[in-house]
Amino acid sequence: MTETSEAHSSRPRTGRALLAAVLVAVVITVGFARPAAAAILWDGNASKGFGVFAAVLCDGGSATVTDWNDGHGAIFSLNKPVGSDRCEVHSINDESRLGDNRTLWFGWDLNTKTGNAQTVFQWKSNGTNDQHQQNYPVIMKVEDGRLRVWYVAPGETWIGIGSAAWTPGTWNAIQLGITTSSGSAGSIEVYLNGTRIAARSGVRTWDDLGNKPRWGTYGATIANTESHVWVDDPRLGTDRGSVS
Ligand SMILES: [Ca+2]
Repeated sequence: MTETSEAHSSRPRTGRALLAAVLVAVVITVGFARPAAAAILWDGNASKGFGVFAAVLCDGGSATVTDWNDGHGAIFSLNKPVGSDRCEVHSINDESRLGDNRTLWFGWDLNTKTGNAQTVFQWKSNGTNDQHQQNYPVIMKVEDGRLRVWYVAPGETWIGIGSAAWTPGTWNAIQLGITTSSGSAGSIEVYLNGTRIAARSGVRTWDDLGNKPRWGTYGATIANTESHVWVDDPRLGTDRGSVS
């Protein structure tokens, strides 16, 4: 009877043969090692509806999905009414993607009705009051016709880290990179329409109970005016390219 290759491979290997096989495997593994491939971690395409977020905070306002037939397809419309200070979407529906010691890139397109939508993005800390050291380590505002970015350090210390002219009534592409750190090894980068407008490293970007993103329009100073913003297809990825 002819010995099959299957039977042959089932023979016990000698120690030397096993060692050789292990060495070959190690060489192959090391030789083919590459940095982790860029990847999308969360896709908030507006065609999926508001279920891509954990919550909608828009009491009395209007949070809808619409389509202007301008090539953007479905978009999130967030309209804050007079008498309310916010119309925001809160966090993502897969919070396992968020954590300490990670590099997180958020990308989205933003259109604001006016040049004063106030807070359009928060890297909001979980918990309240005494539960956090930083209420919101990163804040982005559309204010006085500019997009302004702050790092907010423990002690509610607001540090402006960059700004750029903002044109309301048009789409603006934003990418925000956050390296999360509950120590001081964090970093922040913001790109507006392809230009880096803010950056800071050596900062604390992950609070005691963690953080999550918020998009929309919020601010006590605009409580008495309507503020309407549109967010297109927010997404989270491992690098800027994956969310651009
Ligand atoms: Ca879209």
